[in-house]
Amino acid sequence: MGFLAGKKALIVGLATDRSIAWGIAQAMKREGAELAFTYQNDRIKDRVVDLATQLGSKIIMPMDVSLDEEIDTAFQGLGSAWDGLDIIVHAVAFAPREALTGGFVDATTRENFRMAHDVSSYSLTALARAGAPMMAGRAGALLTLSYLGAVRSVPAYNVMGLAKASLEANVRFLAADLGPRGIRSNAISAGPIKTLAAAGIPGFRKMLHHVANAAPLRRNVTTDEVGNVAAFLCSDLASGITGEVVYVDAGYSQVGMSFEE
Ligand code: 0WE
Repeated sequence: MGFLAGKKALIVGLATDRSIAWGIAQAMKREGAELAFTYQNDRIKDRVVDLATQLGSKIIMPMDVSLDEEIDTAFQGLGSAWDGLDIIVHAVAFAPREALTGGFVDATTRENFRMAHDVSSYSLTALARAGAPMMAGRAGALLTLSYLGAVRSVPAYNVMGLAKASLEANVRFLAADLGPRGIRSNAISAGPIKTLAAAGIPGFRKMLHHVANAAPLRRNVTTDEVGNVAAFLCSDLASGITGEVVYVDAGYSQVGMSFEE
């Protein structure tokens, strides 16, 4: 029996079969979880429905995390299908494209800042508030995805770094606030992965090569590797871990210098 047998998980942020959310969904399914999905808009609906169906999921709902009404409607839908909820995976981030090119000061407008923080950080608080009632009496787990740019400057990551710093603080405040109700809150800080979100970023291939050359494991990480750690963190195997940021990055964040061999 898998270590997530009997668990019900909501996955927010699936877009394609290269999404980190897809690696997480597959690992959770393999370990016995039952899955529900949301999709951002009609443009990606068919693809998400197809992927969710592959994992035997019948609960697939629209939800734009920047709209409170859509969050409420999705959790109403979930509440009518399931009698409880164990896991929420938050795999959502957005900053306007122009915020992720060039220098930080020039690229960061008030509106870019607002949008990045709203979609990439506030949405975790919003999902926690909406989902916590369904987690009552169960060992609930929240999981989000961060990146090294939260704690180190990374060229062009710009305002997304500030938003990820906020997201990591969010994880800690949720852990403190919801811990007494038995709900844990953690993040995975993943190394760079070529997802749809990353595809349009100039120089992303160079970043992948840089990390692969410097990381102790001398390679990039995969969505499967992130998925396995996500499944663990949301399982009872991790019942003592909350408020934590776990790096799944082939060790890149832990070296101060590295020479190619
Ligand atoms: O968090 C991210 C990227 C998230 C992201 C990606 C996009 C591209 C399309 C957020 N917003 C947008 N907006 C768009 O219009 N990563 C960890 C991947 C990433 O993105 C970077 C990176 C890395 C790594 C951008 C610049 C530099 C490094």
